[in-house]
Amino acid sequence: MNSIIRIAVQKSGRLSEDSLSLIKECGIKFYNGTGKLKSTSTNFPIEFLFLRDDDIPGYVSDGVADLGIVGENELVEKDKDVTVLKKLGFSKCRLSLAIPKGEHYESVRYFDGKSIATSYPKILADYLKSQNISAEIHEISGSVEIAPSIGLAQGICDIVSSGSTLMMNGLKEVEEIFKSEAVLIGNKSLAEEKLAIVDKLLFRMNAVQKGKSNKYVLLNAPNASLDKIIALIPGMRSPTILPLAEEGWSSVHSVLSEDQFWENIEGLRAAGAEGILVVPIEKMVI
Ligand code: PRT
Ligand code: ZN
Repeated sequence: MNSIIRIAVQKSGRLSEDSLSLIKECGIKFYNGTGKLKSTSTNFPIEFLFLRDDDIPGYVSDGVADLGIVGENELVEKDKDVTVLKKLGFSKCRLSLAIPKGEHYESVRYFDGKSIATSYPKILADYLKSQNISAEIHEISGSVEIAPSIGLAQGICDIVSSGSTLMMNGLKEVEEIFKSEAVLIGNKSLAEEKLAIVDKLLFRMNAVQKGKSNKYVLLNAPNASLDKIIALIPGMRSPTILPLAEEGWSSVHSVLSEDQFWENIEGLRAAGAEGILVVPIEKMVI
């Protein structure tokens, strides 16, 4: 029988859209109708399980799913034995300690003897231990930010992204204790045939990720400044140089990261580059 791998992705929530678009950008087709819990790709040996994110680390460590996409916060909190195959760069957030806005705060010692509400008791307990703080942890599963105002706890430890939820609840962020982003995780004892499929998937994900962080740059330059310009945009192996119809000018094509482009734009213009075009790259294999 031909092998197939099973990947667990969040059914609906902050990870779902980016997880599914990454898979689609890898050229993998599947049907994702509302309410579906399972789906199989029509052009790649992969099957999808749509689950709550809390369950993904456990399903992958038990081998019910071979792969999963989950936030590092959830992964570390659940403490399951899986392999992190790749950081995916989306759903970035932080887990922070916050207290009522009006409180005076000098250091993490503030929390000594206090109570903290959180949905991440393990990460919080590990952090408090590392800081030698003894605090009472109240585990609650949602709406953590209202805990101080209803007298349930004196502080909270919760996910922060823009900070507006804290602000709206009269809280201030005082310590960042954990940084998180979405990761691709894998079961630790995958059979050879499944590993070969995982490698194919990783190859495609890497090509998509590389493409996103790089740009294709085209510009016109006087031949006399080509050396200077090539030094600024060296490209993958070396830039492509094509003669323009106008004597003494060339078109230079190269690939570089967007950051590199912005850093070098003044230099390029100073060297006489004109008609600079920056074009997105869909996939990049090097
Ligand atoms: O139903 P299911 O269990 O699958 O989903 P869930 O409700 O547990 O999780 P979900 O979809 O809210 O988040 C999934 C993952 O996205 C989290 O585990 C994080 O890794 C990541 N993530 C990124 C976030 C946020 N940003 C985020 N802002 N998770 C939660 N939040 C919440 C936070 O809890 C707080 O209530 O957003 C609020 C703070 O946001 P700001 O922008 O106001 O600071
Ligand atoms: Zn959840």
